[in-house]
Amino acid sequence: MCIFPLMKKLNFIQKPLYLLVLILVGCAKKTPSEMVLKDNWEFRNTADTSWLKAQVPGTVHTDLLDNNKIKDPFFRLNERELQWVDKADWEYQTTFDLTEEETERDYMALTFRGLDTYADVYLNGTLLLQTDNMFRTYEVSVKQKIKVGQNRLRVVLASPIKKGIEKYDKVPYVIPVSDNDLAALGQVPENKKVSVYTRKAGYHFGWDWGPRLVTSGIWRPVTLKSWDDFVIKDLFVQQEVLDTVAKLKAHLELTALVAEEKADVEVTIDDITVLEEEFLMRKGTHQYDFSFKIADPELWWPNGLGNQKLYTIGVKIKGRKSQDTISKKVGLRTIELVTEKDSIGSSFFFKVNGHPIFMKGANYIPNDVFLPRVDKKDYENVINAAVETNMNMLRVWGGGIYEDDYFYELCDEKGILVWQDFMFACAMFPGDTDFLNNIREEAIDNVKRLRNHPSIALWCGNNEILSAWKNWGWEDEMKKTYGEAPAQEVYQAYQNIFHKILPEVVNAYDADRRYWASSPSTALGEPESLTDGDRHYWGVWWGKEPFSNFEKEMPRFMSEFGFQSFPELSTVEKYAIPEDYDIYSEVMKSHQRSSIGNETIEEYMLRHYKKPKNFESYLYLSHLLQAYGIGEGIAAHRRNRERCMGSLYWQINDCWPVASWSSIDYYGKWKALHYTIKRAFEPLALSITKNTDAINVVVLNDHLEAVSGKMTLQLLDFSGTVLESWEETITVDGNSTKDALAIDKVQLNSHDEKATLLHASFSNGTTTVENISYRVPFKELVLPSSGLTHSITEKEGRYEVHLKTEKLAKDVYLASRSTNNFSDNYFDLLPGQKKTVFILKDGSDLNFAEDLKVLTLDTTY
Ligand code: BMA
Repeated sequence: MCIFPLMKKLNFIQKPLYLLVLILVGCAKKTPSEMVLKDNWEFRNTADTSWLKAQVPGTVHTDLLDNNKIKDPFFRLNERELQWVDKADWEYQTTFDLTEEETERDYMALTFRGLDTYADVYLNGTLLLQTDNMFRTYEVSVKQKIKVGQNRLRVVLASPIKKGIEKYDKVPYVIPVSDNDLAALGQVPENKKVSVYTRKAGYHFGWDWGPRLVTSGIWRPVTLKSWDDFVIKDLFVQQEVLDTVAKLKAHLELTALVAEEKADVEVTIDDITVLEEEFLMRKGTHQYDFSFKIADPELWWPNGLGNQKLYTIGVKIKGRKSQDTISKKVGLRTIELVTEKDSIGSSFFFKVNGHPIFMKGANYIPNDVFLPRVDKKDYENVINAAVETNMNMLRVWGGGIYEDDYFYELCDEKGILVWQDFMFACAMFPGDTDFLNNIREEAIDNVKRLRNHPSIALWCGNNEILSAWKNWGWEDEMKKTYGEAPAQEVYQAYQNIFHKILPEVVNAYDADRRYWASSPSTALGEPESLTDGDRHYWGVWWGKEPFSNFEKEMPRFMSEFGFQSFPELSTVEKYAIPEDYDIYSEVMKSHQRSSIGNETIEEYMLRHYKKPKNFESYLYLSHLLQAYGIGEGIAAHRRNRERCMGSLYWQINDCWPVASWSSIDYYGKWKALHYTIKRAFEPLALSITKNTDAINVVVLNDHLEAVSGKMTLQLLDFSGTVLESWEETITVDGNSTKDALAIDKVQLNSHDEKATLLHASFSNGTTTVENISYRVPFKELVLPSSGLTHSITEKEGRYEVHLKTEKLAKDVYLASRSTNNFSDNYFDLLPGQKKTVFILKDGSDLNFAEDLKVLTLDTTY
């Protein structure tokens, strides 16, 4: 368009202004633009002709559900009827319009951040891309294929089961896979376990806490990025020295189309410029390094030990005609995994900012089997629940996914360290060149994406594969069935993946972080499992060993241990109907995936409690049981911190409503375990232990500073009479434990052990911590009728429940259909004690007072 005809129409004031605008526009540098292709998507079964509305990101199952084509996969037995979905091929399409100006950029690329999984992508009828890994990001140049006006993008997703069978059939032996792959439920011909042939989340194929719903879909965003001259591809801020001054290096990856050109770089920290210089930009993709410093750096600390200062590092590059910017948040801390020979064997602990830190936390699985359904709120709920319960570490377990960026951002902001597995669990994997190259690319994508997060503590190769090969009989079985050579080949693939490719990638892209090949690091049963590395201890649960064995089976770091419970009634109501309310009903059994689940809960329950009188009591007792057992484990690990420096229980969350080891169920309801965790992980806590002769009170102090104060231990009867009392003034060093008070059991002999309890408390003047312990198994207690009463008041968006008891009220449980959780729950009220707990209103029309039920142990038999 010529500017002059327009100039003619302007008056003498408008003309100079118009010229100024033109000059400014002429000087403005061009910046990359990004369009998210989230609209107008539709999908169909390739065998059908009609299209239905679809969501991207999304999955086939959730799209079918939104279109009322299938029933809720989580309700009753519906999962079984939906197994056809993963045997079909699906097709997604959308259109998007581009203006002439938009298509005139020098470079245009489509980026697919998550295709699940075997996708053929077509743009305007031409094949653009073929993919086979849901964990990778694929970028394709589209400049030559894009057009002005309407463009059509089509993604054809082949059945992961059919593709899996093709691959399975090509291998002359069966690669060992655990029974978590529920091929039979999936109605796969000849029960072929095909999960390992596809780089796709293992738990989609079933797990012992998950449904079998093998998804397909465009599960992460698709974007169209356009730019001229050059673009910033990545920024990695490496911490070179952390002292009174932090020396940092920005590694900038840049792709330029222009031949050599001078460019300017500006680095900012929290918007303040710290570096400006000129550099020579070269054609192609190259890395450019820029060093800068932060004086008096503020450190990033794990939850409970200090603040989580995050610096925003910005980099701006100006070329002759274009410019681009990028920023990353970084936290400055040192972290070391110390694995050194010592008098026991070899240590395994994390040292953060120079201090050995006891890791308190849990294993984390994906929050839903349908991943795109997990929204920010879901992430916030689980990370907040970790923070509130005094955790400082979550392990992102290898049968799920490399989590969403937001997950790690929250962990950075809240001080939750992440033990990050690569996505391999409980199976051997193929070792052909294509498969190995695919893994290498997947690892590069994810290490590059996540390496700036201060929360990431460790890269771990896999979950339980070494144990499976050595201890679950896989190696012997393979040798017996197929001979030495195939067994050797499968083990060689293991070596290539976990001892070559993955450590090479970590070394090349994130050399300052430690790589650990397998969790657990020593196969079960080997003597080293108690003296070296990390351990998964499943003698409790799988081995039916008593909870007291947590004390005996003391590793250097407990990265998994757990015990199941059922979900609470309000959750069961969402997937079952009253006729299903029996743990052995078809529906309840199908929402219990552990092969030994119900029988094991029952067996342990009767060791500790009497038989519950009905279904609801059953669920409640299962919560108490789980909380008691895992609480015992955590206390044992903490007491033994000289030997064991971490306690990560299995597992914090669920991916559907189910009986499982989780402490929070699928609908976000905290089980008794989660409330217990809060108490058990308290930085300053008391633990009461009993042996044949003595009772000990141990102070567990995770604060870095020493604490001093008065310790009291009392023997009470259930009406509140103090029968015996002991006192001691003590000091406990920072970051340590101390046996603070010991009494001879003989002193208690004259008091009925079934009708008395031990109450310990410690106060330093400002903080008081306490704990209760019983002298006999709970089933032997002679519990009085408590006389517990409650009243409810309403206040600023919340309900307060005021509780008061005359005699001991054991295991007070407030049951509500509210989607929120109480400020405290599942606690003992001592005789005469009052307590107020609150719950935020959930915005529904629930009549809180009518709905609330208060249960105690004495009313469950
Ligand atoms: C652990 C995990 C999972 C499993 C859990 C309970 O070993 O790694 O594979 O779900 O045990 O069996």
